[in-house]
Amino acid sequence: MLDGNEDYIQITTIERHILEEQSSHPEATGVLTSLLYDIALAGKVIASKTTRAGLAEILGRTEETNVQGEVVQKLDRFADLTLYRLNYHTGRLAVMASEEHADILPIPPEYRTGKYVLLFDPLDGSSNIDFNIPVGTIFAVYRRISEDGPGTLEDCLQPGRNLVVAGYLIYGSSTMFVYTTGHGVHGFTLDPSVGEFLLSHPHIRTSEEPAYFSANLGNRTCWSEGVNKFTDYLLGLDSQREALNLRYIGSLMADFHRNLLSGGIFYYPADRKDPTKPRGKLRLLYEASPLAFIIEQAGGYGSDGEQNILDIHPESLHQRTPLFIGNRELVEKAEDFLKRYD
Ligand code: P6P
Repeated sequence: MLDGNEDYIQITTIERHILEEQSSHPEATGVLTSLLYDIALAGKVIASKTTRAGLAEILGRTEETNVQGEVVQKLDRFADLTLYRLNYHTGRLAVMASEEHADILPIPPEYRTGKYVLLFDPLDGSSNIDFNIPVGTIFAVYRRISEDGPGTLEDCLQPGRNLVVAGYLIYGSSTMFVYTTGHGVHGFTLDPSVGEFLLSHPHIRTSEEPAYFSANLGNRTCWSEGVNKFTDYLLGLDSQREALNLRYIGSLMADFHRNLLSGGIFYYPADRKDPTKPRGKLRLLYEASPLAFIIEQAGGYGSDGEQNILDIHPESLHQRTPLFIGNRELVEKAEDFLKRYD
């Protein structure tokens, strides 16, 4: 019999948390709550495959390449289909767009359209799957701009300032769901024994004291002078600060999540290694904008080296952008170096 003195841990499922979040949106009708629930469900389904990829004959590559020109991993395709199949028929969405597809993903005409727009990178970092390195799903939710009927490309080409929800799932030593609706950042860890995401990281704030920096130093010969000067600063080579520890695993979700929790900066600048990608490798809509909304809600900052990522008005679905994201002081320092030397 509990006598009230027990030291018990409050157990909050993601459903309970989303419902409580909904109560802080008086205009909410429950549709957004249901959409978030569907995304969390997709995460559970994807996690069930990523955590046993080696056993399920699902490793390795399909024969296809995607719009990015990247060989599509079988898990990529599975994650992409899972997110689409859980959402196309619900009547909650006007349109979807996926990093894996060249064009928008319309809602089939036999189904109602709704007021939200869902953009996603179904499995970021998938090139790392075969090496058991954490990968992730990134999602962004906007309100439609078009009045009604089939959603449009313009509904998808919105600046990050318009985001209603941004979040990600990371499939690592545990599966986590991290999201914000603009009222702080909250993390949930999947308890596989009950199949529930349980609140494990309420009100995440990124540390003011950075612990790491994450960048692919193998690209230094392709970086601008400003980026290289900033990198020397982080390494303590210009004696302005103590050297930061370098942690880079080549999977955006793993690198971002570590810096979110421990404090630090991740950057993937414009580089001249690939002339077809003068603005760098990462995608504005599917990676930079949602992560910039999350980091800003956690007290950090996301920039393209000159401006806040959230202020960029996308001109195309697969537009790329340089990305400096994490500890606000370090990101602003990067902007200073680029302004001074580039
Ligand atoms: P590089 C993975 O392919 C990815 O898109 C991100 O997840 C990751 O941060 C980046 O590319 C790594 O790129 O050029 O350092 O291998």
